[in-house]
Amino acid sequence: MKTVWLGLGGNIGDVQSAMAVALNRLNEHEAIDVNKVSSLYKTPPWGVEDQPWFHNCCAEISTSLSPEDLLEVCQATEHAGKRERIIRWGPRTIDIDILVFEGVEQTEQRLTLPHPRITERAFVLQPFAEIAAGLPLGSKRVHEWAASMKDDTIEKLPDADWWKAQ
Ligand code: A4P
Ligand code: MG
Repeated sequence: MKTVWLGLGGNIGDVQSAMAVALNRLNEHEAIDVNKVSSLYKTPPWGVEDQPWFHNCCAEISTSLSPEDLLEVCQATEHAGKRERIIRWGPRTIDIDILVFEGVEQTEQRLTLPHPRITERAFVLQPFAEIAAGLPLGSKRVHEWAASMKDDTIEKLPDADWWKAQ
């Protein structure tokens, strides 16, 4: 089993429940265990700024899947979630990025590991530092990157077990 860290985010509809459904779906996969999930964070939109605020979180999982097979499961989880929610409550989206896959460094269009934009993104680093503070990432540890990118407008929501109730 390898340890892997995921970043989840979304900004349309009930993102909290979309992310909770996605995390529970991943946990039900026979080759994936969800070990730790960060708090949920409300984050200002990065990149294209003229859009609603996001909710973001990070999760630590263990998996026996290869990186490419895990990406497929993550993408299927995104799509399944979108279909379900379009039917039930209207449109919403969720993205799942693979941040770090233990022991793997690769630069391929389909899957680059570690994810190339982690260190530019406070919305990833703040939740990531909550569950993997001491993890080395390039020249620094996750908590050092998080401190260097700190964004005081990011709001950490209080419920640590937010994803379990779904
Ligand atoms: N891909 C390559 N490497 C990876 C990886 N490590 N993990 C490929 C996941 N996918 C990876 O992804 C496009 C393709 O990247 C995938 O098909 C996969 O083969 P995508 O998520 O559909 O593309 P994207 O969302 O347009 O690009 P990117 O750069 O991943 O953007 P993000 O990170 O999803 O950005 N602001 C806040 N506050 N919070 C957010 O969550 N998210 C975005 C979208 C913009 N601004 C945001 C947030
Ligand atoms: Mg993405």
